[in-house]
Amino acid sequence: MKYSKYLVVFIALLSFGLASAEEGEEKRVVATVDADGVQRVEVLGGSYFFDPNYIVVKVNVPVELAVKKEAGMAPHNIVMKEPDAGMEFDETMGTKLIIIKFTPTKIGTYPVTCEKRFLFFKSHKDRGMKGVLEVVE
Ligand SMILES: [Cu+2]
Repeated sequence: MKYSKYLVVFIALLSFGLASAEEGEEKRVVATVDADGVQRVEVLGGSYFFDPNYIVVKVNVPVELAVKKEAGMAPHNIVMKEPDAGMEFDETMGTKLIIIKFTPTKIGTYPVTCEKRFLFFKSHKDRGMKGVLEVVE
């Protein structure tokens, strides 16, 4: 049984590797329009991801993103800088849901990012805390 502890370490490393690979996975949501004409999507943020990280919405239909972050010390925000397409916000994420409202006005694909960074370390965006919002016809 002298190899058993190495085996445990090996399995732990393997599952850690698999979990990290999963973080880079695309999690796509196509918003549906509710009866009141609003497209609603819930987004969870954490270290270092958005879930979903690919959101498809219809152009010229109001959107409400209900966002919150997972528990933990790390601060996160959710940022879009697309004033020409009707989407410009920079909201701090908390553990309580907040609602971000906008109406996309231009078809295209746009980045959604967390702009937080701890000291001189890599930004959350560079660690994978980013997503895409696609606006379709
Ligand atoms: Cu972040």
